[in-house]
Amino acid sequence: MRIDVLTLFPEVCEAFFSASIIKRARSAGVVEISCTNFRDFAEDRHRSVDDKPFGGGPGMVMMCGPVFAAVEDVEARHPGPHTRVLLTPQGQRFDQSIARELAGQTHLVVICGHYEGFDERIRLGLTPREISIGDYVLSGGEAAAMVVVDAVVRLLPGALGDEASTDQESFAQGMLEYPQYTRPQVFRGMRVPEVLLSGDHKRVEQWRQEQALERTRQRRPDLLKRRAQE
Ligand code: 9D3
Repeated sequence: MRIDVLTLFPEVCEAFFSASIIKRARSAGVVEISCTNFRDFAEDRHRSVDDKPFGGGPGMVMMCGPVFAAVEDVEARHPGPHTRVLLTPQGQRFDQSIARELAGQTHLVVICGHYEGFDERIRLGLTPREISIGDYVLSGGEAAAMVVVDAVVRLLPGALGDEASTDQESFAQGMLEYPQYTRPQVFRGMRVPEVLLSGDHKRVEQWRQEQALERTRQRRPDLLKRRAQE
């Protein structure tokens, strides 16, 4: 898979994509990621990428010219099909099933705004899939791009090492995690549950399932309802 992130802050995005799992996936050739600055596609000597809204009002609006030019450039340089993703508070709420859908594509072209909205003709002309990561106000699409790319890349075959795929497994699917412990056995008077020290794998597995279920029931009953429907 190839991912192009188009943004006013390519260095911020690039730094995030150069760490941890994504860094390893890139080195392994699982995904090719490139971050491009809209400003490189500005059309005036001030390198403008945004302007005041027609009709007045606060804030600035991302201009069509640099956005269309950046999208058309990355798409022309790589064979399709291309999946255009516009990160916006007005988009469909991102979740694991959208991550799975995006992970099945060939080339994601991810468009981030900053502080501001997009000229409506970007939606009309580029017909991107519009995605939001949740109901809170961010300063721009960059943090959302990092969230989406992170969730997508870890689904690509070969992106994770050996510790992989365990959360795809039967019981844990769609539930919260069971409580985990490591050394020491006692910390400030708090003991590790006896069952985990018993060496009885059957009991350990049963305890973990009970704990995961109870924790999910208490904190995220919506997950159990959704799970029952699937
Ligand atoms: C004038 C400010 N706005 C009304 C609240 C609109 C607005 C436009 C752009 C608010 C925030 C932003 C910047 N946010 C994003 O680009 C963004 C976002 C978000 O803020 N929340 C959740 N998901 C996303 S994806 C992109």
